[in-house]
Parts: sequence; structure tokens; C-alpha cells
Amino acid sequence: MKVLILGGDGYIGWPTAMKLSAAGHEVMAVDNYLRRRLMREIDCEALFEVPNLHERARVWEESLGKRVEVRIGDLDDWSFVSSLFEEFKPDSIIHYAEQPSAPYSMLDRRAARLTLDNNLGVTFNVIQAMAEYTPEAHLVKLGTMGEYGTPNIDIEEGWIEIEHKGRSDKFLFPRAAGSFYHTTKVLDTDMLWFYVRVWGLRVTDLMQGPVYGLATEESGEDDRLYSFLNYDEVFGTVLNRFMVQAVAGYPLTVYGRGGQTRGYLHLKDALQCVQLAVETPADKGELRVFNQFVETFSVNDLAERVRESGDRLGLEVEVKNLPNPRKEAEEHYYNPAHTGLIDLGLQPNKLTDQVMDDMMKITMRYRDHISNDRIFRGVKWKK
Ligand code: USQ
Repeated sequence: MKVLILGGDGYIGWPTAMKLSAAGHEVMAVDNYLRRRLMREIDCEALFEVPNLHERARVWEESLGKRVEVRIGDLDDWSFVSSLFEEFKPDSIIHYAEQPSAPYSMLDRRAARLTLDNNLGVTFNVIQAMAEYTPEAHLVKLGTMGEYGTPNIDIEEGWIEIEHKGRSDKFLFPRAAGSFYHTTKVLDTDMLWFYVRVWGLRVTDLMQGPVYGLATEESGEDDRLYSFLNYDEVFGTVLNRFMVQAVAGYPLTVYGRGGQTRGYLHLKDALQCVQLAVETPADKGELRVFNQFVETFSVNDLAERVRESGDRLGLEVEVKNLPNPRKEAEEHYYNPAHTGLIDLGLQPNKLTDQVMDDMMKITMRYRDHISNDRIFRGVKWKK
């Protein structure tokens, strides 16, 4: 298949490009380096420097003999998007090209506006380009489990049957996002659902939980092919942050009571899920939704796993409960369904002690790169 990866420079974007290229797909990776620019602007550089997308594609071609086409440009700009679709005519489009950080979206008015404009603008352009150039193509769009929030009922996989006053119908599961970033993903889903209804597009919306990990089958031990490992409060996800904190001897930053529970998955499983979605497309006129995670953990569970791994590896790990800078439930019911991707063939990689220790060992290689003042700055949700 011809697969267009939008946001191909990102934490999941580049590993996806390698994965699908290794699987024999013809891959084009596109990015405007927005994340790199924002990381620099707010002084949140990743744990180690990552070569640019052209360079990574060269290293990949040298090591595997497979080519990933690279284009750099702004997907919020219609002329760039239309030229891409006209040139490449993808069978499948993977859309990761969004500002991905909840804390970034809560920094200030400008950051919130950038998140709104970029995320909605790119999704809109992709929909328009599909309709104009590739109406049979399949869009695999990265959403987030955070679209649902933490309701006091079981979370279904995208859709819910509701019986009301003797009649029943099927609706998108109610959404209640916890940050402005998450809200843009809710708006994306609504926009996609509208165009699926009226134009009969083919869409899979992946409700993904927080991802952890770095090495994949394709990167192996070659750190020139690794993704960004962010450990700062803005772009780092919680388990990656805790591992770096443990290695730095910085007390683990558990926000509030630490009962916040989410569905987590290893980067390798995020790739498996996306590959499965690409290779078994949604039907025309279908908005297919998968809840993309493997296991649920509370923040306290994750801190404990990192502490135990630290013990095994000779690190002294302290855990500290900080006043929560976010507005979120710290103790809550959480029971989301997640059978769709398992039914398609997902083989989960769970967070075993071995997986934990292997990830910690990679992090330990970069101990000297850690800058403690990047770890916590307390971006507040409330004004
Ligand atoms: N947390 C801490 N301490 C920290 C960092 C985070 O206690 O130092 C807590 C947060 O308050 C939250 C949980 O850990 O309750 C997860 O936080 P996170 O920063 O790992 O994840 P989040 O901000 O929700 O966003 C991440 C990705 C985002 C993706 C989302 C999936 O950055 O792109 O959409 O995970 S989900 O959380 O399911 O919405």
C-alpha cells in the first residue's frame, strides 16, 4: 500500500514510518518540525538529539535498503496538502500531525490558539484532500483515550446504544476532555463523523492512551533511529518521565493523590495497532473507533513499578506527591473496553519487570544528558 504518514517526525510518527516500510509498504513521511520548534521555544529539549527526518530516512535506507520519502511542509497550508495528495495518491493516510501535549495547550492563550488552529486546520485539510484526490483512501487518525475523560460508567469502544423513552439509537460515546489539547481531539472526531456521514469517507479513529518506551524492532539499538525521549513536563509522558527522574535521583513527581488511572501501551504496541488498522481498512462511510491501550495503571502503580525496577538496578528511587497542577479526578472509576484491536490480532507487550528494566537501562545510558530544571515547572490548568 501507499501510506502517507502526517507527523512523520514525531514520537510515534518516525517509528511508524520504519515499521510500515519494513513491512513492504511504500511510505511517505511528512512533517513541519512543529514539535522540534516548540521544544526549543520553551526549553524542553529531549534526552538526546534526534537527527532530522531526511537524515533518519538516509540512515534507515543504509541499514535496511528501504526508502522512506520525506517532505517538509505545513499541513495547515492547503496548497502543500493538495500537492502532496496529487503527487502521492495514498491508499492510506495516518494522521499524527497535531500538537500532542496537554500541558502545552494549557500554557497560555497563544499556545492554546496554536493547538486549536493546527489540530483542527490539519484535520480539515486532510478531509478535503481525501475527498478531492483519494475518495477511496482510508484515514487512520490518532485520537486519544482522554476524549472520554473519566466517567463513572464503563467506557465503550467509541459508540454507545442509548435507549430513551422507549426508542433506541447509537451515538458516539459521550466525551468530556480534561485539557484543551484533548478537546481539539474531540472536535476532530466530530468533524470526521460529519464528513463520514455526508461524504462517505473511510475513517478509523484511534483512542490512544499514554505511550511509553523507545526501542522498537526496527530501531534495534541504533540510537540514530530512536524517537524523541521527552522527560520534561510538557512533552514527556508520565512513565518516560518517571524513568528519567529515577535515573537522575529526582523524586518521582506524582501529581496529587496519584489515583489517576489511564490505559497505557508500549510504543511497539502503538505501532502494531496502527499497522493493523492500516491493513484492515474501515468500510466506506464508516467511522470505526478503537480504544488503543493494553493495560490500565494508576500514577501510583507506575511510580511503584519504577521504584521496584530502580531497586533491581541499584538506584535509590524516592516518590513525592506534589500538589496537582492539573484539574483532574485523583480517585475515580475507570473501565474502558478494548477488544477491537485484539480481535484484529494485536499481540500485547505488557509492562513486565523485564520490559521495565530494559527501558530503565536505555535511560541510564543518557544519565549525563538529564537537566533537572527541565523536569518540573508546574503548568497550571486553573487561571
Ligand atoms: N502525571 C503525574 N506526574 C507527572 C506527569 C503526569 O502524576 O509527572 C499524571 C497526569 O496528571 C495524568 C497522568 O499522569 O493523570 C498521565 O499524564 P501524561 O502526561 O502521561 O499524559 P497526558 O497529558 O494525558 O497526555 C499523553 C500524551 C497525549 C495523549 C494522552 C493519552 O501526551 O498526546 O493523547 O497521553 S490519554 O492520557 O489517555 O488522554
